[in-house]
Amino acid sequence: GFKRIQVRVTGMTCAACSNSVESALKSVHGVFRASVALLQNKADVVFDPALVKDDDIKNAIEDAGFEAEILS
Ligand code: 9UX
Repeated sequence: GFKRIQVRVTGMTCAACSNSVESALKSVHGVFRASVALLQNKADVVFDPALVKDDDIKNAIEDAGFEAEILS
C-alpha cells in the first residue's frame, strides 16, 4: 500500500534548500516519491506506511536542517 502526506517545511530560502529536502526524503527507505515546492513551503511525499511513519518524514526534514509540520 501507500500513503500520501503534505508537510509544511519552514526555513527554505533557495532552490538548493528545496533540492536538499527532496533528496533527504527520497533517501528514506520506503519513500516512493517526494516533491518539494519552495514557494509554497510544502512537501508532497508518497511512501509505504509499513516501512515509514509520518514522524520519520518529519525527522528526515529536520535532520536536513529545516522545520517540518505534518499537514495531512
Ligand atoms: Mo538555500 Mo543555502 O540556501 O546555504 S541551500 S539558503
